[in-house]
Amino acid sequence: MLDALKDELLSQVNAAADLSALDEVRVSALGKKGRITGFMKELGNLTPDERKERGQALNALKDEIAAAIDARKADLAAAHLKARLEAERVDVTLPVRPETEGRIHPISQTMDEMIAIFAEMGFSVAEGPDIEDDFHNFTALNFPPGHPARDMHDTFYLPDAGDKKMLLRTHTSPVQVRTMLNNKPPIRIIAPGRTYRSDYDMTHTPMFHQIEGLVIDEATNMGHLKGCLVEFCRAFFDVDDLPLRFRPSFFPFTEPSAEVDIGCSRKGGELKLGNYGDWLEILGCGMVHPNVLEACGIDSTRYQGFAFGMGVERVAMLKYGIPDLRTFFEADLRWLKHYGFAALDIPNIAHGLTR
Ligand code: 2U9
Repeated sequence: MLDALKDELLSQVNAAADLSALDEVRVSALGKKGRITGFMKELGNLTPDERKERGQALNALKDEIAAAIDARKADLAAAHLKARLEAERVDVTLPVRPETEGRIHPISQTMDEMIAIFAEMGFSVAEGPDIEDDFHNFTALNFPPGHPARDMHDTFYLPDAGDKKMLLRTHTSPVQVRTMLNNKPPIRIIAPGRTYRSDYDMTHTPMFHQIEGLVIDEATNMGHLKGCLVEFCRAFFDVDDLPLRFRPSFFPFTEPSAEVDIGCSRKGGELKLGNYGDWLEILGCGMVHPNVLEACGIDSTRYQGFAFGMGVERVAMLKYGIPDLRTFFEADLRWLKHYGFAALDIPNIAHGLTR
């Protein structure tokens, strides 16, 4: 009788067309209410001698079916990989087409440059949804209930659809919140992406881009924060002795908090970056507030770390001498031809980021 069951199960295993079908076979045979499990449960009704013999037979059957399932799983995975490789085949021997007219937008180029620098330092890129809830965008970040940033005037709330109030993220910080909730320290990530605030004038657009960073470990301190940002700014602006100035500031999610200026000169109405005595604000940063760590499931008595954030449009304007923020979003082809980048200008530390 067990032989018949074995043949039946083996043919089901071999007929399973995908992983979920295979799992159904596994559950029906070896799961809590599976057929082999059912026979195992009946062993108690037998005499000791019968039980020994039947038990051995059932165990052998169980092992054989489990092995057949594993083998089938490996076959299905290999077939899946083969199909994917076939479908995603790229002919890397095709020649470059130098006549291409398309340009990489300066925002994309700038983000790729920033990512290249942080990647070199050991950061990974993390991403999350543009549509967020109040918890991930505000509450977990230690914004008190009546904080002005939650106001309808700054935050785009979505029309009510059910129990949770949804909004367009006002910063990329919810990505770090999600990362902390889902991963154990050490954490070293950057979160680049689109952000939204209800604001439109010479220096604000309702959609803009940020890159934020987060490092959490047992002994990460402000010295590490400073070294990381000095290194980043010097690499990004390609000025080896670029001075940085850390000014005390306030954000709900960091304590202490600082705003960072880089050295510049504005002599003759022209902006130059370097050690010239004048200062230009470039980013914000601080040590992650213990309330934020706890809200994200991290023991603040054991772990600490730093975070920073900067606007991509702002640093792109500075680096590439783009005078007007709004032109980023006008989709003017003449503008893109002037400020855009060729498709093969791939940012890379070894080749230098600036041309
Ligand atoms: C978590 C904890 C802390 C991210 C930070 C800033 C300081 C900051 C602004 C720069 C210009 C936003 O684009 S901007 O207007 N950002 O000054 N951002 S610290 O701190 C975090 C983030 C996430 C969990």
